[in-house]
Amino acid sequence: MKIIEGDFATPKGRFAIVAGRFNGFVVEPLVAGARDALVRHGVSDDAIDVIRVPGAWEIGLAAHKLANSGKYAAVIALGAVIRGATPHFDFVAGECAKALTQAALSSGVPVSFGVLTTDTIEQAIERSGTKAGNKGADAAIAALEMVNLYGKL
Ligand code: INI
Repeated sequence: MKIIEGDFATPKGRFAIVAGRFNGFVVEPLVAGARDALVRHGVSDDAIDVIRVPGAWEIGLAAHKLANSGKYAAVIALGAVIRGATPHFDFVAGECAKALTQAALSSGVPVSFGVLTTDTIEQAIERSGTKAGNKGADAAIAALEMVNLYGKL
């Protein structure tokens, strides 16, 4: 039996972090967590581009363009969609997720999903560097692993 999996070696190439400004108080710690995770795995801070967009809707659109640009080894999508009183949440979160899948599939470039989708502000805060960890850092680590895995497939 042969197991093929990615490791966390420092890959060549640039990383794009695409981040929504909406709910910025939650998203900024995700960006910091993602940058910190990449740098502590040997990625130069100069090899990281942070692309800011209005909200989660635009995260998917920008990620599609970035992934297909040929400039990046991976794209890390970071945002926070927090449920409100209307169905808006479902449209924004759903279409963001669909666009990120399409970005990854159309480009062959790994796209990681660090977009929080929560029922409450508290749940979002918990996932942005407090008691449930930092999902930005997790998304960055997943991107690293996938870049190294794709190199073997
Ligand atoms: N964008 C988010 O990133 N999070 C949200 O919770 C959110 N809500 O709830 O509305 C949100 N909306 C903005 C949306 O992503 C677009 O920026 C906007 O509709 C303009 O296209």
